[in-house]
Amino acid sequence: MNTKIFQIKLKQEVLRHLKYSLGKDQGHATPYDWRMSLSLALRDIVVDPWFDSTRKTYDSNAKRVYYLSMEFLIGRLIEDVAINLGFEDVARETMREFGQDYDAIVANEPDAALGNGGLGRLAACFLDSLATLGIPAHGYGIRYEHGLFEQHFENGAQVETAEGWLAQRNVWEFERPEVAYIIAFGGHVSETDGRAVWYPAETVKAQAYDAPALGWQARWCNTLRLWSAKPTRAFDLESFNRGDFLAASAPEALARTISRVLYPDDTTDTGKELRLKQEYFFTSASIQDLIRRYRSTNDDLRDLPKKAAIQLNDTHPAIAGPELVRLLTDIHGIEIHESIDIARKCLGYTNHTLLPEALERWPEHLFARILPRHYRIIEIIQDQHLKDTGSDIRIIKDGNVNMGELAFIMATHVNGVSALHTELVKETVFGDLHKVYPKRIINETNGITPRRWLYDCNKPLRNLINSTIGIEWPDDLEQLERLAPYADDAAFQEEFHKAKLENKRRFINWLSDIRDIQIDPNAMLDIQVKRIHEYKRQLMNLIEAVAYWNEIKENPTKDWTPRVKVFGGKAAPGYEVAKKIIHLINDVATVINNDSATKDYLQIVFPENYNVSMAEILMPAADLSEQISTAGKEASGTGNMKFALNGALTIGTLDGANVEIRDHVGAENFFLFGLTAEEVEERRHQPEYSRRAIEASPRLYRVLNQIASGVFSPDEPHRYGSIVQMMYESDYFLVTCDFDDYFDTQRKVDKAYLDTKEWTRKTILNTANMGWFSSDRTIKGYAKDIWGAKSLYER
Ligand code: CJB
Repeated sequence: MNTKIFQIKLKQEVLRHLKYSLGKDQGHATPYDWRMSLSLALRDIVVDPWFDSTRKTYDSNAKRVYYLSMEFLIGRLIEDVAINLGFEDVARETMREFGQDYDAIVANEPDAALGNGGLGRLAACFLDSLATLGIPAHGYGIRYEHGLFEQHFENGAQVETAEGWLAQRNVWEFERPEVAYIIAFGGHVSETDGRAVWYPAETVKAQAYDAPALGWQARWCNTLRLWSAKPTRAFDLESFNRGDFLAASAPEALARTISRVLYPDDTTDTGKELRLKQEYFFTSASIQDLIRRYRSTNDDLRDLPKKAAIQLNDTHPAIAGPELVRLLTDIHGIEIHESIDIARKCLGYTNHTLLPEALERWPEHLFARILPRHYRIIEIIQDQHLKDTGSDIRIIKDGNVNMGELAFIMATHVNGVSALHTELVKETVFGDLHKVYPKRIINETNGITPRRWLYDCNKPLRNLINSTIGIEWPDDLEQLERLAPYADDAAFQEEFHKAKLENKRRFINWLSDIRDIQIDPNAMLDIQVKRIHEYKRQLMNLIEAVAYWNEIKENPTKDWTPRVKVFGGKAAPGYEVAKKIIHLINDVATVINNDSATKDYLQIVFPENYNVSMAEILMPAADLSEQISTAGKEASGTGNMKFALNGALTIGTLDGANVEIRDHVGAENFFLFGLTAEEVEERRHQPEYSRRAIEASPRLYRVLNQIASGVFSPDEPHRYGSIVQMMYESDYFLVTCDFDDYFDTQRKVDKAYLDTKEWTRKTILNTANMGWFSSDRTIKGYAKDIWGAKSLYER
């Protein structure tokens, strides 16, 4: 269909939805009505490729991928859909004809924040790549009523409020009342004649909601199926008739709790009963669903591994192993050891962290109480593993059920998410299991979808790339290499620099709506956005800012490089130290931003409520990307990839995927500092390492004194005493040891930034060499090494 005809059609469709789906006429339509109508009109177009893909998958009886994840950090979808359909300009023009601002309509969509951070956003990028590559796949997760909490600052401290993305209709989903499974908890198991029967104490219903997951150019469309908990018994009429209204709605309240809220923890321990129930809830529903789908076209469940690859996004769905065994054995009558073998052939497990506190373990008594049948199955899995391998590594140990060990033992492949991380997985968390199963651990370095993270969020650069190397790069990102020869071309440098400035202005405009702050677009935008965690070392970044401020004050006439430091990110509500760090950043910002002697050179901003949509504004605008975690702690990082792809230079440690980014973009285009993972381990064994580092660094010593004496918290001088004390006594993440090197490297950054041409040359080389970090490459790796899944679309 040509563009003009399509535009007329889209216009009619928007009006039709405005009238018949929203019940409004043009004169009374609100921005919400317009967004809904446009979204519904676009959604209609998605349905055909969605049906096509489903039909092709059924017709070919191809192997399907099932990606089980507690988190999908999706963000907004309207623009994503418009872009994948190739109708972005048409949609914009259509809305203009209605007198509506397309960008404002897009921004009116709530952010679907069904995730905490990197792990959840990775799952969303993977969905995009699976569809783009035409691999038949389902994402399975939970339809949380409330996504990640909203962050506000009250006098600089983080305050959380409930998020409500479902307060408005979620236009992208289709409710499937007919797709529902019973999920059981508790009770007891009786075994007679070798057959186990589970008599649960409680049941809820998992009901499906489907959203199409559309790929680039609408060539393929998969499904994201999210489960919502509903009562098995809708309403207790007997209690109601007795006048006990609370008791009457008890079944509903109980069920709703399960899919009510996303746990806001990110790499921290969440040993909560409800969390275990959530994990089992969505995993069981997903496994029941995929078995039903398999049986609709296949007979023998022994062949399930030929048709289903189940990927566990971290240990959260690790109960999938025992659940699959339970269904194969207790329901479908396959002998249990054979079931274990079948299940293992279907399963892959991705590890996302080495932090011991993030490896899930459940108290044995709690686990056995909630999932008595699974507890018994895990004992059988464990016995078989002990017998087969002769090792003494147990899943149930010291009173806990260890989900890491369970996931590892029940998977054919276990993967890390960057080269360094994978090696460390082999040496540390799963060192012993690696010896027993030496081929099991493999690496699949993370990636990001270039559609959202360049094409969509960075229009100035998109246009420049299109006019330089053509339009085939969004699904073949390594074509960006063809930009490299232009790195020395003065005219191209100028255009590239202009695109960056445009993105910086966009950020500054956006910020001016929420903050009263003047920013010069020529100042260096130095950005650290990610969850707030000690290992990510926002504190080191902040201490560096104070040290820089001190130097400027001492020598105000020197030619300082103007910088704006941007922080963004949430702290888990129960993570006190992280919350203190947020408070400190805000306190320091208040003092520094009000210092008229330095404010031309240094400002600090910390916008509230960092989320995917904010990232889409920040990533393209950044000059400097802060990737400064303690080496050996960040499994991969994916923000690091987004920044570099959008032409920011990185200051970073040899941690996670930074190592591979540096290899790709070239060591000379990356600002490296800090101890290596090995040196970190060594240093921790030295007595008083942090005190000594502080004593050896007058700069650091001074800043810590300023913080401790209340320079930034005059209303409560001792507010940060505990943080400073921690720096002296238990600086586990080695802020103190890396500080001087970090400070000196920042001064190299300052110097480099003043040479705009050379800086721009480096940024071009970053963009040009980041093609490998497309999540398409990552997914091709999983498909080949782990899933044995194939693309079903023909080009
Ligand atoms: N990660 O976001 C989370 N949550 C966790 O509970 C554990 C790990 C992150 O996963 C990302 C995707 O693999 C990694 O890039 C990141 O380093 C890791 O912290």
